[in-house]
Amino acid sequence: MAGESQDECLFCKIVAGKIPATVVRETDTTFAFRDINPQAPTHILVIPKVHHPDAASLAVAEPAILADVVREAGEVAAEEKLDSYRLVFNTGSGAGQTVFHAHAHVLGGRGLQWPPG
Ligand code: IU
Repeated sequence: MAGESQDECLFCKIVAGKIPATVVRETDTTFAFRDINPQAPTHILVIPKVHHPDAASLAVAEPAILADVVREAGEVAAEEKLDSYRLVFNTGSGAGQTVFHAHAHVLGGRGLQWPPG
């Protein structure tokens, strides 16, 4: 159920410490860790601790926590000393979403092309 930890969700397991991750920040509501398959010199995922399948679902159910995620992305970027960065919420498998627990990709440290592929 959305909003509750899901036994089979990989990111719920990371939040619970059952799957290792390189943690960079943690708040009461969010968790930030380095992506295991980085697509840029800085590639960090910021996730809500509560389970929602994507960012839009989180926005509907718990908008303050989505705001926490976005704010934490900014904190991550500042800590990584990024002048600019890209914040990506892949939504749906056709857009490349592979983990159905809402997450923001913070990408930076190199030039980023537009439009993205
Ligand atoms: P996506 O937007 O759902 O495709 O992003 C999922 C990301 O989670 C992807 O970039 C993976 O490399 C990353 N990831 C991770 O960092 N650690 C993990 O244990 C797993 C996936 I599973």
